[in-house]
Amino acid sequence: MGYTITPEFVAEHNESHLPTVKQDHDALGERLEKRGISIADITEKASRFQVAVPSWGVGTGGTRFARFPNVGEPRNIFEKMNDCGVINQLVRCTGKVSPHFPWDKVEDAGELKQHADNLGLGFDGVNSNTFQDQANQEHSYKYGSLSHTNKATREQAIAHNVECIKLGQKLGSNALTVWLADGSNFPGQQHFQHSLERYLDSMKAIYAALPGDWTMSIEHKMFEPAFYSTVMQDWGTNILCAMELGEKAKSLVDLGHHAPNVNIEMIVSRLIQFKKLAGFHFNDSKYGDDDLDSGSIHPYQQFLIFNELVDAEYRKQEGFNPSYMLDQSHNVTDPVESLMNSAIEVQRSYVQALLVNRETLYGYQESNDALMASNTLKEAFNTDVSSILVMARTNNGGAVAPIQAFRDSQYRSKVAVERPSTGQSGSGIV
Ligand code: PSV
Ligand code: MN
Repeated sequence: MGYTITPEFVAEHNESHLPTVKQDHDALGERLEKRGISIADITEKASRFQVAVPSWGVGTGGTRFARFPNVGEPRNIFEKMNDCGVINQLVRCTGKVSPHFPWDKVEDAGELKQHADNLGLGFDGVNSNTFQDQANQEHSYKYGSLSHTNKATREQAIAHNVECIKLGQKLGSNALTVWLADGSNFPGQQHFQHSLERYLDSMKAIYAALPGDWTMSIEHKMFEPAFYSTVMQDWGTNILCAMELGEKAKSLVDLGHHAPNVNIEMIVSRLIQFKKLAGFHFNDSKYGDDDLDSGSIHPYQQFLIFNELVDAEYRKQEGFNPSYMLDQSHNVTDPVESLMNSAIEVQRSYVQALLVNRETLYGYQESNDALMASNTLKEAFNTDVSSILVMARTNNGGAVAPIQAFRDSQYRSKVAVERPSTGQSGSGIV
C-alpha cells in the first residue's frame, strides 16, 4: 500500500496542542453565545462538511512554459489515492476523490474500489477528457470533440463519455462532469450556432446513457485552450443547455472560469433558484483560470458564495444538493499541502456563512438598510472561526495542525524512495 501516516502519529502530534484548542473553542463559544449562536451546532455542521479532491490535483501542475516536478510524485491512480488518503487523514473533510479518465483508467476497477475502501475514501464525479489526443486515437480533437464538424469525431467523444459513466458506476460514483475544451482561435473559424447545435446533439446521446440516479455536470469556461471563443463559454449557455437536456443535467461553477470581477455569487443564486446548480470547482485566481489555491486571493468572494449556499440551506430550497470539489493547479507548493490548506479555507467560508444572522439580514434588506445589511455579512466574515475548524477536524480524528503534521511525518521524502521519478508529467494538471 506504500508509506502512510498512522492515526497514532496524528494523535501524538495533536497531544500537546489539545488543551489550547479547547480553551480557544470555549472562548469563541462564549462570544458567539452573546450573538445567540450555539458553537456546538456550528461545530457539528462543520464536522459534516465535505469537499472532494481531484485525482489530478495531487500531481505538481505547471504552465505551458514549464513544469517543475516535485519529488515523490504519484505515478498512477493508486499512488494518487494514497496521497488523497493522507490529505483526508489529516483534514477529515475530503472523503471523496474525483477521477479523470483515461488518466485514471485501470484494468480492474474492483481493485481500485477496494484500494479506496481500504483508505476510507469514496469516489466523487467522474471526468471525461476530450481535450487531448490519446495514443492510437482514431480521430484527433485538435479542432474539437463533442462539437466537431466531423460526425465520427463526435461519436468517438460520445463513446468516451459513455465509457466514463460505466467506469464511474463500477467505482460507486453518481455524476459525470463534462468540461469541453472546444472553441475557436479566430473570428469566423467556427459557426457559433452550428457548433452549439452539434454539442447539444452529442450531449443528448450521453444523457441518454446516464443512469437514473446520476447527475450530468456541465462546466463552462470562457477561454483556454481556445482563446477567441469557447462553445460552453458561460453560465448562460450552460443553464440553457442544462434545461434543454433535462432534469439530470445541471451547471457546474468553476470559480476560475469567469472574467475578472464577475459577480459569481449572483450566478450561484440564479442557478439555485432554477434548480440547476450541480456544484463547484473551488480555486482562486488573480488574472484568469484555476491557477491559485482556494481563498488565497478573494476570500470574501468565497464567503459570499457560501452565503448564498447557506441561505438556500436555511430556506430549505427545493432541489438544492450541490457537490463541492477543489480544482486548482499547484505549481510551486507541495500539492498535498495546498489541497489540505484549500479544503480548510473552503470549510472556513462555509462556517463563516453559518454565522450570518439570516433573519436580521432579511430585516435590513426589507427596510433597505444597505449599510447594516453589508455589516451583517462582514460581522460573520470577520469572525475568526479557526478554533471551530480545528475542533471539527480533531473530533473526526484529524490533525490540529495538518501542514505541520504532514511535514513532521516526512511523508514526501519517504514516498520519494518508493516512487522514483518517471521524468514525465503524467500526473500534472492540464
Ligand atoms: C481546465 O480548465 C480544468 O480546470 C477544467 O475545469 C476541468 O474541470 C479540469 O481542468 C480537469 O479537466
Ligand atoms: Mn474545473
